[in-house]
Amino acid sequence: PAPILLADYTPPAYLIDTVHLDVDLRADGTVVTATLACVRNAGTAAAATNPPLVLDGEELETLEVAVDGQVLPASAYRIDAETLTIATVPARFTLRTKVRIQPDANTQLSGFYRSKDGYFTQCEAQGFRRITWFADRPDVMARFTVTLHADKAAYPVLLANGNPVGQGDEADGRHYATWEDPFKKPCYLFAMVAAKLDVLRDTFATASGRTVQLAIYVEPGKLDQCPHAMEALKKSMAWDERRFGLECDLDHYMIVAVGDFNMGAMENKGLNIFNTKYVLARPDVATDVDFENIDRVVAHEYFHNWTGNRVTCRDWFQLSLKEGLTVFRDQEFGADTHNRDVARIREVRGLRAAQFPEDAGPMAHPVRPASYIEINNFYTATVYEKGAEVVRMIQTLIGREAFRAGMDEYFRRHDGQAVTCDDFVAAMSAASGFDFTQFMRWYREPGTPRVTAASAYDAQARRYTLTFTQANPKASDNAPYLIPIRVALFDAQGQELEGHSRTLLLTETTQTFAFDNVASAPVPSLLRDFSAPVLLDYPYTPAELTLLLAAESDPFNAWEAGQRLATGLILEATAAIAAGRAPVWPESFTAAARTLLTGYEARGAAFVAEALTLPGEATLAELLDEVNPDALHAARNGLRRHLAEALHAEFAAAYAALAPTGPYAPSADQAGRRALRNVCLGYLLERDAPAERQRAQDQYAGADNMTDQFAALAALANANAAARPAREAALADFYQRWQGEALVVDKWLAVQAGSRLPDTLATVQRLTAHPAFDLSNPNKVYALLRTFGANLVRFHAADGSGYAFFAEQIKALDARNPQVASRLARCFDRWKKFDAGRQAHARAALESLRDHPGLSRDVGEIVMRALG
Ligand code: B3K
Ligand code: ZN
Repeated sequence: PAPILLADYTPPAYLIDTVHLDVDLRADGTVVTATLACVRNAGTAAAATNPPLVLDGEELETLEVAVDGQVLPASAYRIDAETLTIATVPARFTLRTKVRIQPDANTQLSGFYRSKDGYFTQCEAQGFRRITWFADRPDVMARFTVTLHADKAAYPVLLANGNPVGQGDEADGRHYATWEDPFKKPCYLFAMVAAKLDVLRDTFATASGRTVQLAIYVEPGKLDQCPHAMEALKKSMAWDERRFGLECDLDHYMIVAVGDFNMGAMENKGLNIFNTKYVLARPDVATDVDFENIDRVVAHEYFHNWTGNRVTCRDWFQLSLKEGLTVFRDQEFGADTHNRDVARIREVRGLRAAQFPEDAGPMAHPVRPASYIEINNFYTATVYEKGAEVVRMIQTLIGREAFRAGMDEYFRRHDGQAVTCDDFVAAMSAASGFDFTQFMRWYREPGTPRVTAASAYDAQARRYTLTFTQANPKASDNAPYLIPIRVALFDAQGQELEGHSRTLLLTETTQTFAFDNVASAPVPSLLRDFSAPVLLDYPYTPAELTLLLAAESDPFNAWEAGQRLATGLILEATAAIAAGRAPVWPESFTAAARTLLTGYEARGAAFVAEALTLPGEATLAELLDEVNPDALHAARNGLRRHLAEALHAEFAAAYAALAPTGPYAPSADQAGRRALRNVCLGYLLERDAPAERQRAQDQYAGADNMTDQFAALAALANANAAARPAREAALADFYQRWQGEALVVDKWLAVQAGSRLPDTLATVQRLTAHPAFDLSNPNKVYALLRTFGANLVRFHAADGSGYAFFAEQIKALDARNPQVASRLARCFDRWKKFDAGRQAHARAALESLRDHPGLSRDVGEIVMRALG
């Protein structure tokens, strides 16, 4: 298929003012009658030429097409695989189409589909065309009215966007409901639900005194797992008023949780549809991380109501306009409601684990892509997380107040419109006076810029200079980026030098910045708070890093210093192991870890937990030209084992001291203590000692919450051979206990698929046949298969067994659900970083995918890029 290009964008030939949908759910399918008020788009060059009407549709059985009440003969229109074309239409007309769709057969989970408790929709990006003929593009915004008809006993809940304006009974035990959305919206924000669900209700009083009715709909019996999501919703609504002056514009805000969902959640206007994973929580079934993720995702979808819905995207190339901005907003909300220091560390950890590899591999694309084959492949870490970093840099460059003024200006200019990333930046520029011309490179170019820093100190002149050089080999040219680099200087005692903390604006390829009145050669702390998404090289000595780890008050850069130290050691050890030598672990590193561990009260348990967590294998792999996954794995685990032995007493003491003192609450403070205690448990279990296994077993058996229970299970699931019986017993018990809780079963699958044990592939293969696994449920696929695909040492097994297994799973899945299959295919992205033997196996697997008959456009695009 031919790529779709940003450069080819043209405005729609026809606009649609209003949409009336009549949706009749029947045993032999759902009949959708759509009445569209269409009008030629006067603002376009084509308007004068009476252009044909071309609508999008997919898998629609067309029963009738009528213009202004006249049913058209089949000769008056043309239907092909993806479009309905009517050659001549008036400048203004009413189009009525009647189609039948088969939601029960819709395994793609895009459009209108069946899940356990009823029928649900997912329309972003292009699912609405699977419901009815429409101009399925975000710059066509219409007012929707929807009437649903269905069996009342089976589907008592009938929902759509907006406000309920009518309902009643119909013949044969059926009923109907009519919903009217007062806001015009693009069709990707359309949603409807017909299901049997329980509901938790609440209200929110907005700043201006309006009352919003809140409702969370879930599978019957799960109401006791909804209160946390409801609290998160109310907190988000209050936060957006405080921070951005943005008030909820709706009378009804509904969240519906569904167990079969391709991604996390969807911000449909007034009717969010969520993966159960981001709604359901109770201390015994959800971990601290789950609770926090629910906060973030509920907030994210709520924030979209302004950044995405009120102001939407002109076309899908602008996806980061809403996603980057909304991720930035949910990050800020998370930082304000949990722990800002740790939030930033986790954001960067995630960026390095997913976005940096993406930007260095075959799927590298700009924050605003210039072309795509399948848009669903571009809901990526680059569009979302790098996009959020770009928005964060805008705030860094102009300051928080001007950023807020820029947001106000953005809504003042564009409320109700479908716009571009340029429009957003123009509003920021107007509010701040800042010239973003050079900055736009961040939206335009793929790849992670590499910044190399060097320093010089002139004792005579008391002058310190920092020289930065930037390069991005993935970019289309050598022009420099505008890169904000936050810097502080420290003296040899670890005192921050007053008056020297600055944000440097790097605008040239090579640029020098001077600091005057510096009494002695300082230690620079570069890129504080990760002020730009770049790779930064500076020839730090271990002593300098140890100093920063201990003394830097910016928590991100303190953590970063520790990560740099650990990275250096692990990479050296990897080379040593590959060469048949034993790694050496310097005492200074152990001492630094000891200081962290014994000082957690002062530095915060959550921070210390992050600081004692070594960089992940995928992140480390990016730093190597050719990855030997076995050596890397052995090196990283060797360092863990070394710390476990050297700091055994300290880990045990912290573990004991951090024992819970009261009932569980998912608060930031408690979560931080649990995180550190469970980091300690993990280290302690690196030792082959019965007492350590017993400790993990005791924690597993005694935990009153999923965080501690699962941490013990995970530690056991990774434990050495001697712990095998304890491991198997815990896994069996866990499944026995939780087999009725789908989301907990996902954890059980994931912990086995992510295990470092050598027979993990065999376990995963066996689990694909287990009753707990279901290839048609995305959560199960992600838990078992994607977790395995991210298990660096096991997926990239030297004999290619991981690749061959994966290719077969992708083929089986692609026939049902190309979006999910395509996400699995991304696990091959970095195949060229491995040795020739592995590459040959990976190539064979990718070629077998490429040659697979009927391969989807989704997987095809990923495989084609990977094979390059
Ligand atoms: N906007 C949705 C993404 C839907 C993607 C469909 N392939 C979720 C979100 O970012 O909030
Ligand atoms: Zn989003």
